[in-house]
Amino acid sequence: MANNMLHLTPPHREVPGCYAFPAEKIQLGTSAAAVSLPVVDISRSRDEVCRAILDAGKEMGFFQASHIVKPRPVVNHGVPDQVMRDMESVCVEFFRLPAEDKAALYSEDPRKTNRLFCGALYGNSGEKYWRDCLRLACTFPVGKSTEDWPGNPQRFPYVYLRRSEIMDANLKFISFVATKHAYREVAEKFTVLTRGLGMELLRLLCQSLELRHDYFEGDLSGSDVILHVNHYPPCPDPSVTLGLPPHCDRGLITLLHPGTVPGLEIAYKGNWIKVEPLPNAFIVNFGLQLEVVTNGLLKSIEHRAMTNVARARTSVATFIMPTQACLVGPAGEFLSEDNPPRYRTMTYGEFSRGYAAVNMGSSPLHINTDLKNIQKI
Ligand SMILES: O=C(O)CCC(=O)C(=O)O
Repeated sequence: MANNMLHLTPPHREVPGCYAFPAEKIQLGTSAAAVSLPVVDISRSRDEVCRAILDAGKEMGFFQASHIVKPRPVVNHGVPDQVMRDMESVCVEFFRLPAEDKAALYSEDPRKTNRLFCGALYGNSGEKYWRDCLRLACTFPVGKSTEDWPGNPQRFPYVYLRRSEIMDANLKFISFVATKHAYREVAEKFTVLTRGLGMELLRLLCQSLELRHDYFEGDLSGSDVILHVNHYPPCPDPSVTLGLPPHCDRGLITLLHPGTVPGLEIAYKGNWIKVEPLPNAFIVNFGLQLEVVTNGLLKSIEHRAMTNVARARTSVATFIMPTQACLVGPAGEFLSEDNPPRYRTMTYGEFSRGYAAVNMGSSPLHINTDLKNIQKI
């Protein structure tokens, strides 16, 4: 395993040939400074939030959702700062663990639910990206589905202890509690809250789009939730590598915990713009299935991850997706004589198979045009 994972090999002085792309494939971002995406403050009034999501979504397909520190009872979906910070720190620590602690998770088999792997995005192009990834999946309700998630690192943040335990405990007791499965518990809590936020954003979108309030409940969002814990080690020459190639997310909606180091770039008006992450905010983007349902009103926008020479970067993407059997097509609300369907209705399983089969790597910027065409009429 260690030879195949970037973060487990000694720092590279040069980029190995298999990771290097010709310059024409890496059109460098045009904005020198990172750009702040539109910010949607979810604690504002429901109408304001609905308008802001729709405006941001139509303009860029991306926005940052600043989460609620003290959730208002009416929208009980806040992801507290501490949960975001804990997730960030256990993920960073995970990639610092010795190889033997992670060996059992390593797999190149894309059918494996929970696995650690390096490089490829969909495993079909042969191209290698400067990124190691821990992929995790869980059902909702979670039940026992996180049992195979990593237990390490085992540092157990004190905020998870009950108040009485902190007050009554002597240090020995705390260190005993501290050996519980920190990673799994932190990641599960983060996933439940993040999915809750994603579902709330989908309900808000229903209101903005005049769809029935539960349009995205059920099969449309009913697949396992997938987490990509992306780790991009420092790279000796970021001008020839990609952390992740240009792609649109195939599901419904994605919530990215971008970490503190910039690296995400999004396609905007024919250029790549660098995104400046806001502390403790999620970067939200619409997946291809949301573009299909809205008959193209909302766009799923290409994005990519770039590397940097100095600092490792860790991000966590949470994907909400339809079940394989779910039929996805443009909703009647978006169709009229003047606005016929632009996408075919097909099961998400059929769409995913087409998506996986398309060769990633045909064009430098609009690599995903073909992917959209799978479903385009
Ligand atoms: O790490 C990032 O900024 C982007 C992650 C991403 O696009 C993905 O995991 O699909």
